[in-house]
Amino acid sequence: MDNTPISLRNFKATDGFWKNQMELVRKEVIPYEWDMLNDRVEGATPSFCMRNFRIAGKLMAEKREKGSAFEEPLYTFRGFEALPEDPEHPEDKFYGFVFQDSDFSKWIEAVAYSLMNHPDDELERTADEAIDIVCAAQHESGYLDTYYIINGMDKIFTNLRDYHELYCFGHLTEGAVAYYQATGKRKLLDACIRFADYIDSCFGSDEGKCKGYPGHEIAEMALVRLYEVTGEKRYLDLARFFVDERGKQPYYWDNEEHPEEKTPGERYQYNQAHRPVRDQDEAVGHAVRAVYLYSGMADVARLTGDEELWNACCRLWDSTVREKLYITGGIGGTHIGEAFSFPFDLPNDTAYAETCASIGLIFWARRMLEKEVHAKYADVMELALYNTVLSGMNLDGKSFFYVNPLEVLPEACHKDERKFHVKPVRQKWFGCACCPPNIARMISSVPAYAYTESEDTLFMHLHMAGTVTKQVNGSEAVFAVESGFPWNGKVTVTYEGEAGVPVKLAVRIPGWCSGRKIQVPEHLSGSEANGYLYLEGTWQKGDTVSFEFPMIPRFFQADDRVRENIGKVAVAKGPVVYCAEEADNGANLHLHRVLPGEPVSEGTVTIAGQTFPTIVVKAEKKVQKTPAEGLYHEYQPEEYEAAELTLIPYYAWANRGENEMMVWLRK
Ligand code: FUB
Ligand code: ZN
Repeated sequence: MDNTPISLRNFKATDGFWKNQMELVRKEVIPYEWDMLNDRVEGATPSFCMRNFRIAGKLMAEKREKGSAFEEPLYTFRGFEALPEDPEHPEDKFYGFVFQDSDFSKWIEAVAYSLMNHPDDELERTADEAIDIVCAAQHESGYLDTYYIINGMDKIFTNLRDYHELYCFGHLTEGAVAYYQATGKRKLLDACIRFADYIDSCFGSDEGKCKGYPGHEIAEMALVRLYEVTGEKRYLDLARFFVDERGKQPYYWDNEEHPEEKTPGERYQYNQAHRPVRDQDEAVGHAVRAVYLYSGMADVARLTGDEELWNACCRLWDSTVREKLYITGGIGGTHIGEAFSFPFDLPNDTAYAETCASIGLIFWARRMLEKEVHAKYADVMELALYNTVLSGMNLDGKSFFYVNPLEVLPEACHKDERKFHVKPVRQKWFGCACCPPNIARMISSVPAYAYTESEDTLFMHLHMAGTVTKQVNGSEAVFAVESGFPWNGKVTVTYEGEAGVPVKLAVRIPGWCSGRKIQVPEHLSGSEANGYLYLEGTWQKGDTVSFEFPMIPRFFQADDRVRENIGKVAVAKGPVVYCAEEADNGANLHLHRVLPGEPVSEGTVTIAGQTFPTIVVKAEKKVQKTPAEGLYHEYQPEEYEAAELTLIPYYAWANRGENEMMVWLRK
């Protein structure tokens, strides 16, 4: 057995922290998103998602009555943006982005995980009805993408670079597999299998087949998932084909008609198709695309034992983590192309750090872990999860960040065009609504990132409380985990399964902790490898292992090559990064300089009815001269007065209205 994520069914969450998040997604986010997908939220940008499926379903029904749906092409290009309704035929138009279908796919995936965590007949009924609407839109060939079904099937697969059909297929498949695993219902899965078979009949290395590949990756990892659930090797082969074809010269996309590339760099760098993936060693281009590709590469490398491909994954991992990762677990230094910038270019106030990109980074990290258990991957997974991913959602689950900056001056967001992408408060929804439903599927499946299992070992990557059941040679090992994460590092694991089950427990020792204390019953032995403590022996009911991973406030500085952060420090405690917000410290955060050598104190603050820990750091604040001395004046030693800065968890910022925020503080 490989090392794969645990089934959500084998995990009962008791974790105060994550259970709350998962419940928030179940009770607030999923119903809210369903209303959004049906354009029922007043004042929010309409989604058009289910509307498009309904229109496509109606067209398919009409065409079935008339005969072949390939007749009468309807194609007219309407651009990516939502257009005002055509007064003559409003009901027949596709609205929204070309990948609008994927909003449903992510939603159904979140629903699936939520049903596994918490069965809910009403939600399942709503999901089944939604699936009926989606499946009714499927073309008789198996093709299922409303943009082309509505606009004209004669143009399918003619713009693989930009038009996201294979992306929509990938998301639909991920959702379908999850829904099948949650409910045993095959309707959506069978629809995806038909779609996959259709794609497989069109693409591949056989003569006469199309040699194209997706402009926005995800189909690779989705096909692997479909392979794993069906056992059909063609899907793995197709995933590998897409991975291998990418970036080969002459470029496939040169034969498609495209607007000019807008992003600087080698041709097709934006899509990671500038050269074959095996020859790539720098994470480049659109950040979400990149990490979705690398996830698929890691999957294919694991399943095919392809070491060359795996080595490329490792080089790309190092490039991302050593040169292009924000301290908050965000990636994507520039809004131009929503992309990675050059190494060490990590601006704070113009950061992109898209929520989806950090989610994709987590997908990738877990896939790296599935092939190589090493704490360096889980450390990044944890960082991205507790900081940028959670920051993507308001504490009430009703509004969202797409971009996750590390420094905000609201006035600049409103008046400086270079920062228009940075919103000082979370938004109800977005015309391009990729992030909110991605957060929902991520959070509701978080136990599958916390724990993976191989034949005889349960791996605890994230210290998430709950009861985990693992089968070993037909016996049941059960571990009850209590955890103070992310606020304190006390973790206890009590064995509650059958006595003597030959199971190993591998617990990650977080990279941020030093001086941990671990107590293990005498009849168990422990050994350490790659940042994990492996415990084995004859487990007895009631055996308790206790860990204390000291979580203390720590000051960090960046590599000198991160020019933005020279002379600055950031503060983190355990996996949580902290920031200063105007609500606690008044305006003009930039006038402060913190004193990292001084002792800090800790307290609490209430934000939106919830209590959060604070770290209070000693600082000095520049005394401003009155009257002001003019825009420029001869240098004189500045005067500072004693001050303090109260820091809150980064992910909780912007829950008290528009205000300044800073992660990196001058020292
Ligand atoms: O292109 C589909 C999604 O929209 C991407 O993943 C996001 O970055 C946004 O551009
Ligand atoms: Zn997004």
